[in-house]
Amino acid sequence: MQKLSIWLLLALFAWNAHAPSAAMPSVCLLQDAPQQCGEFCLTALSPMLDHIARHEGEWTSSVLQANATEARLARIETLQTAMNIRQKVLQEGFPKDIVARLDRLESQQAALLRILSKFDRKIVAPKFELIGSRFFYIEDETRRNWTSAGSACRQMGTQLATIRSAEELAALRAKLNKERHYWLDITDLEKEGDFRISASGKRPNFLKWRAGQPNNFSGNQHCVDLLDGLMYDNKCESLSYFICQSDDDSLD
Ligand SMILES: [Ca+2]
Repeated sequence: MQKLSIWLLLALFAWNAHAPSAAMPSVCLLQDAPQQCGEFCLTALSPMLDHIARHEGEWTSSVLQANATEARLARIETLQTAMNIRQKVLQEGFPKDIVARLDRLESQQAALLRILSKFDRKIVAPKFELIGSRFFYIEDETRRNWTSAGSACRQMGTQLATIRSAEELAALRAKLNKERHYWLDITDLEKEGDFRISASGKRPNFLKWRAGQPNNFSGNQHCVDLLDGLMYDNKCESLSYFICQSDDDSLD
């Protein structure tokens, strides 16, 4: 019986070996192809492996080209988006209230600068003292002409003083030497008889002339000073003491 089985197996093998190749299955049905297939599978797969080897470089190149193209498309899409935004801005124009907005900003900036200017003046003027309701500096050591006195005040970040009321004049008078002249920031240099505050160009709200003043004596008295609580027009070249104020009249 065992011999019969062996003969049957040999016969089957011989039949398979001589059968036409067209009758062989086209798919390898082995359970463990790497271990069992051997030369048969290598022969069958060889054309496919050769094909892969020949075209591997092309396929790799094609993948790289596809990646580069994709990146290029992404950049184009980004540029297109930016162009669309720009075109939209150009078509729609600036906001209609842009001028009003700018006006408001400029107004706010000017207000802030005025506040800062007053604040700075109080910081840089330590010699100033509160007289009445405002801060003044009384120069009682060096006499200057009117122009030089104004410069000295400006170097301290201030200006020559003006007097705004009878109460303020009374408070200042109590601090001044009653025998000395003190320059104020009032002049009619621009137009005879039209006395103005130099810093602002405005007419003073308060004046207290001595009787007979201003008289423009000799035709060359165009700057105002204070003597014992009363105002005089005097020669601008005269040397006098002077008073500075911390407030900037040009900002009122
Ligand atoms: Ca005079």
